[in-house]
Amino acid sequence: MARQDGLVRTSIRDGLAGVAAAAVALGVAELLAVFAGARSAPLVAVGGVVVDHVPAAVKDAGIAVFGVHDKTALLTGTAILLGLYAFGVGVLARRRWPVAVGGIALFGVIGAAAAVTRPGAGVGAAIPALAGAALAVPVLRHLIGLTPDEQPGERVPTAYRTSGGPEEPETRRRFLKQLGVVAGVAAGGGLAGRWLTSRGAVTEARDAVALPSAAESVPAVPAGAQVAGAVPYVTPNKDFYRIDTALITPQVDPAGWTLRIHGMVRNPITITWAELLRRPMIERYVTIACVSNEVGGDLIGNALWLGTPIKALLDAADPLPGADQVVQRSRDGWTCGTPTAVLRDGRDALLAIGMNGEPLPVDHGFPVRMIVPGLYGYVSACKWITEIELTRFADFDAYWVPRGWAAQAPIKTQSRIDTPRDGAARKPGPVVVAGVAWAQHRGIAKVEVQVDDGAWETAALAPAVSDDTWRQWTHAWQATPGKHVLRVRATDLDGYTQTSETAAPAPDGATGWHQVTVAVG
Ligand SMILES: Nc1nc2c(c(=O)[nH]1)N[C@H]1C(S)=C(S)[C@@H](COP(=O)(O)O)O[C@H]1N2
Ligand SMILES: [Mo]
Repeated sequence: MARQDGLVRTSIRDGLAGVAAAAVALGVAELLAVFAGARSAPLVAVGGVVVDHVPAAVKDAGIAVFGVHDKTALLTGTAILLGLYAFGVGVLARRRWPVAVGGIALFGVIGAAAAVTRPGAGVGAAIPALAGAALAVPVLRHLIGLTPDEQPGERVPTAYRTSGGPEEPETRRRFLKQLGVVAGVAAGGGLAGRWLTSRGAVTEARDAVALPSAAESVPAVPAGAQVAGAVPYVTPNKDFYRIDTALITPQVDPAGWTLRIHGMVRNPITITWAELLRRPMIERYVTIACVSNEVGGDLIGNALWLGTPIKALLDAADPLPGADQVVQRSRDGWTCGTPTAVLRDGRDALLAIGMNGEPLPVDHGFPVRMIVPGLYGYVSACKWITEIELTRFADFDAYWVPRGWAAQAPIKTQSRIDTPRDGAARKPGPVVVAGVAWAQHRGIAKVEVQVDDGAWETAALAPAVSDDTWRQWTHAWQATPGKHVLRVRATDLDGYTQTSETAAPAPDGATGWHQVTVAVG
């Protein structure tokens, strides 16, 4: 019995030693990634590969387009899996040392392979994972109490003899102390790495940007565009939804930024940041939305964008006939494909540099992104854009297309109830029902509200700022006691009324009516 207890205790310790060795590997790798590139840190690299290879099944479950929380979950999940793996390696180490070393080497090779295959990575990206793994070997060996000349497996080191008696407090103390030192090294390396990486951030470059003023500015939003109970008509930058595949936000310094327009064009163009700033700028309110937005969801926001019309640049590049797709490429390799015709049809498609009066926030694409009224973000709104390639839809599939999403995706006419919230309680009598409706680049003609199975009643529309933005609406409801279901539907200026048929976001946007249940009493 005592012997068994001892074995279990030793195994747990060895497992912890394995986890500690892995932590050191990660911490040191994080530090080296400062030099090898932030995306070469093993967790981020492996996470990036996972992001790019999410199976279709997971995609249909709705994590198609990565939001901030999905990414945190992904990195946490990867870390937990690695922890379990490292625990196993630690347990094995005492009796099967070569196998444990093999396990650590495998970890290093997977991390290195993931890092070098990330878009734009060089061979140097392999260094953090390999060096971390190499360091994990002696750390683990030391922690499980093997002296350098001891052959593992030959005998159980004195410190951990398992043959009986209660554990020496001295031994435990020493082990815990070593574990503490190792954890400190790991955390120190990791934190120092993160800190040094953040110094490479473009925050200062962004602060130094003085936005040019628009040659043509938009009139102020009329007060009536905002109704009580709906979300703010203009979404503040800090509340603006964020969706992208980037585990590490690309840090693109405007000083070195260029945009290359090439491919099927007669006149390839490369422009610098300084040249971009000299181009004519306009500002426009445009509501952008994510194709992953569920009915009633909040992956939508409205901002005042400052930018230069992309049409003029495309005209200057002079696309060849047949170049029906404009592929936009981000610094991190992400791509989206937009119909050339849409970008040249006269709508306010902008190469944007400003968002609500500020340079683009880094998370929203600093220094330059595309904004195209009327198309979902994944086919139009490339952040950290550095390249535009004219090609054919038949010749190139952008990032999300092979992952099961439509190559072309105009935003569907939709509406949402912002107040009352689903599950809210109200007193009988007059109740304000309010929300937003959108049909970008077509415009909203009508919004209707239905209570239970009653007749559809026309809601009051707030003034439209443009067809490219959402429009708020409000409706006075005489609430009667009981539980009620409120539904909303919009009709756009093309005369299309939202279908009641529900469709999931994949492949080209959700459909159905948003509804909330309200308890009146
Ligand atoms: N470089 C890059 N740009 C991108 C994406 C991305 O993953 N990478 N995602 C797109 C998607 S799916 C959407 S909905 C919008 C979201 O823009 P936002 O994060 O500024 O709201 O960005 C688009 N631009
Ligand atoms: Mo999206």
